[in-house]
Amino acid sequence: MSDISTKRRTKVRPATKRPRLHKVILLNDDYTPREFVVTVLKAEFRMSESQAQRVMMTAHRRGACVVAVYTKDVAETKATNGTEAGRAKGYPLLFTTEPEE
Ligand code: TYC
Repeated sequence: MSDISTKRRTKVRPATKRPRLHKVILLNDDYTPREFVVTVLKAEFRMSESQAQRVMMTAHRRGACVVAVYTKDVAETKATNGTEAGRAKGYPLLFTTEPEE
């Protein structure tokens, strides 16, 4: 009998597994002007005026709204850029990210 070990050293996974996507979430606040939120959504998330209005009003009424889903890096960059755009004007506008289920 040979002494050569044929035990697998790495895990076998289905080849079709995709990386998890991450949601960008817009949070409501009492200070950022509605029109500024719309401007940021159009610039950073390439939304039309009507899409941006709808997302802004959903966050305004319900407290938060999912803006879009991206790979982790893209989601985090866009959330940071959106939050930073508000900060630059002195607004507490906040975008967060979380992994999709
Ligand atoms: N609530 C803000 C206001 O009344 C507008 C607003 C909407 C701010 C959505 C943030 O994510 C937000 N001026």
